[in-house]
Amino acid sequence: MKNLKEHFLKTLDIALKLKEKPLTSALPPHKLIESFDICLEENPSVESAIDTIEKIISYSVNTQNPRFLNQLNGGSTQESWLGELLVSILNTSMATFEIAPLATLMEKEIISQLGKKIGFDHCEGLMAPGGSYANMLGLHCARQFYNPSIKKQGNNKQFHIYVSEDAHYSSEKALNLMGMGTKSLIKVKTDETHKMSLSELKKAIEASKRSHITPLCVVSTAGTTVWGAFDPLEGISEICQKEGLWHHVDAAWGGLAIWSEKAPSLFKGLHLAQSIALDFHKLMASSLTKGMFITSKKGILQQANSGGGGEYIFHNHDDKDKASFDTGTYALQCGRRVNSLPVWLQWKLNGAEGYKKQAHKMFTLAKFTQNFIQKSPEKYKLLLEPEYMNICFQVLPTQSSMPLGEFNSRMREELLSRGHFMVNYAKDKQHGAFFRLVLSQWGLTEDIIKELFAELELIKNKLDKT
Ligand code: ABU
Repeated sequence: MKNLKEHFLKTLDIALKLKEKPLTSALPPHKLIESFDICLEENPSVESAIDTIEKIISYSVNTQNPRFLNQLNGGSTQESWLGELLVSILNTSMATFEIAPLATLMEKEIISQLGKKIGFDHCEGLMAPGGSYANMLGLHCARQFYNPSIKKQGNNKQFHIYVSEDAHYSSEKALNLMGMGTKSLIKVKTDETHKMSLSELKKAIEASKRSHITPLCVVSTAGTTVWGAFDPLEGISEICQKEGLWHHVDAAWGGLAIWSEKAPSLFKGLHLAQSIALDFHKLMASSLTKGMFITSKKGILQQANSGGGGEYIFHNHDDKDKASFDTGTYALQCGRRVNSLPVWLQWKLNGAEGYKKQAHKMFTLAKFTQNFIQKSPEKYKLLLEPEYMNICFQVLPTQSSMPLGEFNSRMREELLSRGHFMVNYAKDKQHGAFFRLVLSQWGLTEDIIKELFAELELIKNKLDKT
């Protein structure tokens, strides 16, 4: 590329101002196709790379704008941008120590620090391309632990895996991929605070045993995607210990708040689990996607995932010193992205103190938002007292007789089309559609939250008349 330095500097200049730039053009697909030259041609037709870069930025969703509150991830720290730049330039893979020496040590250091914080006696793991993948590794390790012969013989036994009815859909996907069948997933009822009910879990395990199906694993959630609910980890671990089951915790959304002392009860018993999935790109605003799988079970990742490559890439570990540093022998992939570097750099530059501050800030903003909503019961209905950073609420119409769920669905459509804010919604049988406001944006402030509610007020007034 010509003028590389100029392009980098210009792009950086744009990037540094993104917090103040528009959030989204909110164009539907056909309008976007009309507005942007998407076609790829045999010969280049682009006059100026910078024009193209500027257009890419302006027609993409600008998640650096702190009004992007749509997903569990939002924005990313400048430290992680630096890390990403290095990853692209160094352009190596995590397969062996010899090609990724520092990145391997960085990954091990992150895992070791996490293990200490959680309270694991022993800790090993891998960075994974997201929480779903890390959850799949949890199920894979559980199966390997209880039935190592499956690795060679294939799966011919039916197991049951238990999740709460509010759990993320990744366990279902993993069971499909692992050939265990989605019918192996048992959705356990939650209580009125959306936490897995321990008595219902016990009943479900008993029912499996009565049907001669082997209970294998409980996947509990530390921070559900919609409600931000934390399952009772300690109680679930006790049941797992008694029944001899693997306990995996999907802590992709909630796990890294462990640095804050604001809600220690949420993490009680986390150290008793056999494996945990965490995502640095959610609450901690690393660049996407920085999933992490950690386990306290020594050697299980290598037992479950190793296979092949001995002759040509791992060289049968002729160098015994390096053997345990060749992470490709305990990953499922051969080439694996160097995701440790941006996370390590962010941690190195901000310290664990940075994580603590972020978690504190979001807990405080969640309380502020809760109070803001509860101060105006004639305007808003808070659907669950938040214990984490998910605020689920509905806007109440003044005049409209539209069903509440439908009214809120229309509100959200209008909010999106205005392009100033993005806040997601969910639906359930009890409420219909409602707003799921999630707080993880580093740049978020009380003023921006007030601005959101002022915008919702405007939209409500408009819709109320229709
Ligand atoms: N595991 C990704 C969750 C995405 C979201 O709820 O925003």
